Amino acid sequence: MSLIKTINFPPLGDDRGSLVALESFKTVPFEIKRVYYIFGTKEGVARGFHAHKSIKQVMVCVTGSCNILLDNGLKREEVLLDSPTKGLLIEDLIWREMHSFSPDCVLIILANEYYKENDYIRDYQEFLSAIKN
Ligand code: T46
Repeated sequence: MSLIKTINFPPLGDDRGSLVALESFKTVPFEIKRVYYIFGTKEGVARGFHAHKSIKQVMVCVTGSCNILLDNGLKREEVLLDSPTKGLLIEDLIWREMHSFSPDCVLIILANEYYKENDYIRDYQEFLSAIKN
């Protein structure tokens, strides 16, 4: 089974332009408790390099593009996020890395939990051990 779970958000467009609505348990399959966004990423910079123990997230690149690499300890898969109507759902114990940010990239992330540093696994060997347990 692929690690890449995408959600297509229906564009609510009319002749004025487009609009996407992100709603808990509707377009997003969990209760949204936190929204944050990553922008102004410098050229050549990669981010992430961690897994979450229990947080669920949906990532949407509303402007520009970036690549997301997902790793479950057995395989690695990569997806290009380049559309405000495409979301990437990450809900399992998955190592993630983000790279190849375009200069105009704005990556919005919706999470089902508040920020908790103790939910992060930032060491790859620790991640591999967590998967085995
Ligand atoms: C993830 C990827 C996609 C906070 O104080 N509150 C927050 O809600 C977040 C997300 C971060 N921070 C602080 C923690 C660090 O001092 O902001 C700083 C940068 O965070 P971090 O190095 O974790 O950023 P990324 O881009 O590597 O990872 C972020 C999220 O942290 C992470 O949950 O899945 O984006």
